[in-house]
Order: sequence, then structure tokens, then C-alpha cells
Amino acid sequence: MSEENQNKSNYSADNIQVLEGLEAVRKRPSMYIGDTGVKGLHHLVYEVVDNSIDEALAGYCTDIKVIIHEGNSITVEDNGRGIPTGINTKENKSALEIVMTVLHAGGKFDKDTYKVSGGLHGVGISCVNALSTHVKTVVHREGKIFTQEYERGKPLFDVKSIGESDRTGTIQWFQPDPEIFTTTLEYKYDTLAARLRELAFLNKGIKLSLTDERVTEEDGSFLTEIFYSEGGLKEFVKFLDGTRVPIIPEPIYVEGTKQGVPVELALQYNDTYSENVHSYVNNINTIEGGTHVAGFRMGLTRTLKAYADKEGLLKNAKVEISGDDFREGLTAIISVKVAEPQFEGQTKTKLGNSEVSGAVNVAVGEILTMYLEENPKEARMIINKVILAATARAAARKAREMVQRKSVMGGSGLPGKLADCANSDPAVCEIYLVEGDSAGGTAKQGRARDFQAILPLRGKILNVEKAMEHKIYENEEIKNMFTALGVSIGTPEDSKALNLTKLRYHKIVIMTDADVDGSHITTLILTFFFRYMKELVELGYVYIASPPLYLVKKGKDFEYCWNDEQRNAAIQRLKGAGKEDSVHVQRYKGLGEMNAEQLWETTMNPATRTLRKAGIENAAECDHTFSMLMGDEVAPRREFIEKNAKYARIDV
Ligand code: 0RA
Repeated sequence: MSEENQNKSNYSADNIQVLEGLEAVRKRPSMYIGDTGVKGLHHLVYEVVDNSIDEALAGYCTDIKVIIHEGNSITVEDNGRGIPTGINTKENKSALEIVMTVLHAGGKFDKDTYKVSGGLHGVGISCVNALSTHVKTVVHREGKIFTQEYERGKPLFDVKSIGESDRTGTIQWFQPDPEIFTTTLEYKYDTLAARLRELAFLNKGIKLSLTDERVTEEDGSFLTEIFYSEGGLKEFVKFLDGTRVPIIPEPIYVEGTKQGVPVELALQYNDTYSENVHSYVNNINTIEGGTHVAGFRMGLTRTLKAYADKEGLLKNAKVEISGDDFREGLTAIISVKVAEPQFEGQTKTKLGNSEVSGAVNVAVGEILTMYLEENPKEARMIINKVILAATARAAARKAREMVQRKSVMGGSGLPGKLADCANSDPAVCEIYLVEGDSAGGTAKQGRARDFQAILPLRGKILNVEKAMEHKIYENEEIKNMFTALGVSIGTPEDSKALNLTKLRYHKIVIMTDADVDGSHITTLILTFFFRYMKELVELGYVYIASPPLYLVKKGKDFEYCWNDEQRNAAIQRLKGAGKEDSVHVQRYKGLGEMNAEQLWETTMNPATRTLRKAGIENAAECDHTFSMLMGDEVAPRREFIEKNAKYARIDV
């Protein structure tokens, strides 16, 4: 190595700051990765990928590959400069070893280097190392290949050179520790794919790929997808709006640094009535919003209003126009990079840095002013849409007030169909939203009256994705849900905010037949919650019941089964020494085929039931899925259903 190179690698080795050890991570993993469930498991991958993204954002890396191996170990490979391997003179250890074994170590902590990406917790690769049974790191750098391996965070040998190389890059292989991840060790392809797709849109020009070696395609190759975006957020908006009808031909897009803050944003208006604004700070989805979103809203309202006033376009509007009206049918992504982000809020996903608001406000103002001036036809369409939104909002307000007045007036104000529970403590109360009056009747008989309430819903509820807001308040089923739940819209601070102060149940369980219609109804109800009561989903109050598919019976002996494997196993077990034909299999076509006791035992008894919690893992992906499932286009929906069909086979 030349002297200059030697100095350079010593420099980068010395740059790594040392903070603390890894015992703490193994002792309290949730403090570092959020939880040790399925989320935390996937978080390990994001943590490693984020390091490669940082390297790419620094301008040294173009390709990131993620591989899920048989047995659920993971490889993340990049073509960056490679983690420095030289000896850190303070610690007398290889910089690589420090990065891998010391918490918070990383070049990232230097002010003059980069820190743009970084997981929610920003804890670094050493955490992944601490929480893995085995890690192997390979670094291609300075013409050589270096490696080191670890067991539960402890190096098995010093960093060593194992050969020559004509490239650079870092390869991390890790096997998550079953002692830590006790609920599941199984990686979900779709979850990783959704995050990598999101990262590709957020960091244009970086090629990310995902390979699943657990799945072999027809041609013998492994399932692989490549995520790459040249257009960045502009393409992200197009992807999200894939099945919505745009109002203007192309999304409005801007990228640049304003007041020292790198801002990228894209927006498009479509012919629906929902607002879909997604925001990111350093590639982290800020689901609670924050100063960047506030700045965006201010800039949007200010600019559109100024243009409309100047052109005299608001003269014909008979209603007052509010900020919300400017965002109806709007899909937008805001992405900012903030050097020292302050995260606030319940889930620490709300940006607090006040300086960011002005930067985004200016960015959206500049680009939008220019766009409106240059595209008067499109400008007029946008403003007309805003006026329409304001008019519809006045109608919606009236309809909403009708629903809410009903609950204030007369008796309990609760829907006649609701069989309420005796207990009045929301924290212990549950409400079952049940498909159909007949199953509702069975559930009423079978329930634990003290804390379980039943609200039967008739047939298919309104598809809120396609309906204007005031229409949804005319829908009997939706009105019943609002009043039964005790949820209203409007608080003293915010006329559009969800008011949960009178929420009557902390568990809301959707219970439908285990067939195609049932899952469609579940989707419709979830769409309603996602669009109109999102906080309930975010708070983790919304669940989906899992009724059994089969009853396998022989004499007095019987077993409930939730899938075909269980059924086959039950048949084998019950068959025992006896004759096969003495085993009877009943397939439940609907909830109605169970009696009250069976429904309680399998689906409602907290001791024996399985509830799936509805969650928003990835808000943008969720938005895309709902718009596709509930929108007008048939082909993408069919494709999705065929890919995800659990029940499709059963019904033919
Ligand atoms: C610190 C300094 C340098 C590279 C990296 C970190 C680095 C870390 C990771 C983690 C995954 N892939 C990575 N690629 C690079 C480079 C310092 C130098 O070469 O001068």
C-alpha cells in the first residue's frame, strides 16, 4: 500500500467514534429495534440496507442486493467503497471490527461526513450483529478481500485478508437469533419488497434488488425483483395513482435545496375524493407528519389561493374554501433530508424541526406558481376541483351533523341493531362487526355479554373509495358504525379531526364468512377504517376474526381446522386405528353454519380465538393496494386477487 493510501485508510479508521458495547442490545432488544416480533425481524434488514443507502447517497454506490436465503438468513451486498478495514489507532482494532461490534460506531457520526439515511432507530449494523446467531462480513477494498465472522456479536477471529479483488463493496450475511425473535423468524417477501420499492422511489438512480431463494420460479431461477426509479418521487406518485384517473397529464415535480434543506416533492390531482399525502425524512416515513407536511400544506394553499384570486376564479364559489379543499383528490410525496432530525409524537414519526417548514413552503410555492402560470388550462381544472370540493364539503358537513345529532338526541342514541355489552369501560370492551343478520344473531347468543357487543352489518357496505364524503353519511351501515363506536368528526381544535374521546370499545373485530364474499366485505370495512378512522388502525384497535374452515369429527371427538394442512393432520389423527370413513369433515361455508357455542369457542373466546391485528406497515403501499382493490380498474384487481387468493379455490 502506498503511503498516501495508508494515511487515508488510517484516517477513515480513526474517524470511527466509539460509544458502547453490545450486551445492552441483547438484554433489551426492543429499545433498539422497536420490537422482537415480525417488525423487528424485518428491521434488521432495513438497518443493514440503510448503511448501503448512505454509501449510495454519498455518491459511491449504485447497486444494493438483498437475498433471503433458505432458513431465513439474509445477505445484503453493495458496491460501495467497503467498510474501512484499517487499524483504528485509539482502539488498536480494525475499523470494521469496531463498526460491527460497538454500538453507535460508524463514520456517520462525523459532522462532515454524511448522515442522510438511517433507520428509525439509527442504531447501526452492530445491533444486527448483536441480535444474530451468526454474521459474516466480507469487504472488497484496496485490492483485497477482507472478512470477519461473529457469533451473537462476538468476533470469531481478527479481520483477515482472504484474497485479492478488483472491485469494492460490502457483503453482510446474518442469521437472526431465535433466542431474540421468539414469535417468528420468517421473512415476508412482500414486506421487504414494499420497503425496497419505496427506497428506490425515494433515492432515484439506486438499483435495489430482492431475491428469495425459498421460492423457485418455473424456469428454475429464484424469485427476483429489481427496484429502480429514474424519475424518483414523480414515478412514486404515478405508482400510487396507478388506478386513479389523473386531472393533469404529469405530476408536478421539484427537487432542490431550499434554505439549506434538500427537498424533493411530487404532486398530482386525481378524480377521487381522498387525500394521499405521504412524507419522508431521511427515507423514514413520517406517518404523523410534522413541520415538512405543515410547510407543504401552507405552500399549496397559499399558492393556489393567490393564483385563483388573481385570475378571479373564486368569484363563482358560493361556499367558503378551506385548506382541506385544496387537498381533495391530491396524491403527493414530500421527501426531505434533515441533518439532525427531531422526531416527536406517539410513534416518534413526526418531524419537529421548525426550519424545515419554510423550506418546503418555499419549494412548493415556487414550483406551483411556475406551473400554474405556464399551464392555465390545468390550473383552471385544479381550481375547479377545489371549488367542487368546498361545495361537497358543505354538504358533507350537513350530513355528518345529522349523524351526530342523532347520537345526542333521544335515548341512548345507539343503533337499534347493536347488542351492547354490560361493561362500560372502553379499555376492556369489544365490538364485533358481523356480516349479516343471521350470523349476528348467533354471535349475540354466543358472546360474553359483559364485555362483547355485536353490531350486525347488512350485506356489502358502501365502497368509500368511490363515494363522495357526504354520501358515506347517508349509508345506514356506516352511520351505525359511527354511533355504535361513539366516534365523531370534529374537535374544538380541528373541525375535521377524528374525535375519539367517546370511543366505546378498544377492540373492534371484523367477523365475516371465510369465503370470497366475506373477504371482500372485510376489505370494504377496512377501507372505511383506513380512509375515515385511520387513527383506530394506527392505535391497533382494529382486528380481523379468523373463523375456522373445517370441523373434523369422529364420534364425540372433534377438531376445528383453519387450513387444509390442519384438516389433513386432524383426519390422520382421528382416523387412528379406526376406519377412514368414520371421520366426518364439515366445511363451514359461513358463520351461519356454526351454532352459538361453536362460534364462541372458535372465534370469539379470548382464550382460544385468533385475531389478526389490522396494521399499516407501509402507508404508501397500503394506499396503493386500497385504491387498486376498490377503484374502477378490473385488471390489476384480478391480478392481485389471483396472487393473494386464499379462498378462491374453495369456492369453485
Ligand atoms: C465509513 C467510511 C467509509 C465507508 C463506510 C463507512 C461504509 C459502510 C458501509 C456499510 C455497508 N456498506 C458500507 N459501505 C461503506 C469509507 C471511508 C473511505 O473509504 O475513506
